[in-house]
Amino acid sequence: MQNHALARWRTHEKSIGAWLTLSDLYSAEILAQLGFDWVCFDLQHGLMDYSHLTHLLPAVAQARVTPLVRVAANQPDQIGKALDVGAQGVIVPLVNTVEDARKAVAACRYPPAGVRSCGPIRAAMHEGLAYLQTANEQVACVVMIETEEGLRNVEAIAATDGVDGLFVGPMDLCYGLGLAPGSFTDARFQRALGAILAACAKHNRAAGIFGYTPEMAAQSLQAGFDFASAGTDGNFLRAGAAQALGVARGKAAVPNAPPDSGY
Ligand code: 3PY
Ligand code: MG
Repeated sequence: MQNHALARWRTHEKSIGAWLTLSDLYSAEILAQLGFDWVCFDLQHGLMDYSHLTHLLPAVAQARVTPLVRVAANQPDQIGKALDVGAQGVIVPLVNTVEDARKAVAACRYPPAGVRSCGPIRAAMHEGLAYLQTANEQVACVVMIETEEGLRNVEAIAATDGVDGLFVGPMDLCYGLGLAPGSFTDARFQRALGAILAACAKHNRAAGIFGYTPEMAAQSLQAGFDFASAGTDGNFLRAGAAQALGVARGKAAVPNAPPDSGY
């Protein structure tokens, strides 16, 4: 297995992803083929669950895009099933301590490096047993820093063997810092990003962030992040449809478009 996104993260080449929250095959295919480096299926907050992955992952398999899954929780069974069905990496939410980071890594790696149980039912479909030889090297384990505790432990989390990248959950991090949601320009939030970037640089990990807008993704990449999501399928649909409706009406804006929460 060749994990193109992980290869870029290892060399700190910038990459941009799309965040998928809908269980629809066609919208996943469109985004997979558009040229994003990676797509992330969101089982934590998305309108999808494991059974959708059995359809969604094959739908994007022909595209040159790395399929990732954000699992709903840092649980070995959830991580194992996401990898077995064909995710090339997982993004694990709410990793607050070194123990949490070790648990996430162990769930991603076959023994002796970890405790992943062997049963790559769809993941090994093309390679057979050869998958098992490369999986520990090629499966990406990305842990989310999105609480005050995670931030306090960020240096040790970044130092944890087997962690490939750290990924910022900006909105949860605002809550964790006691800031109003969306306080992304607040000095305390910016200092937190600086600490996360510094920990990644020190331990040679890829630094990623969820972009609430494409502008936020671009600014984050410029500020030193290696990877960022540029938006979700839901907000791409909302923005494109609102623009089309506005243009067709001969007006710039659609006054009653549903509010955009970033999801
Ligand atoms: C956050 O902002 O906390 C996220 O996890 C984004 O998905
Ligand atoms: Mg979050």
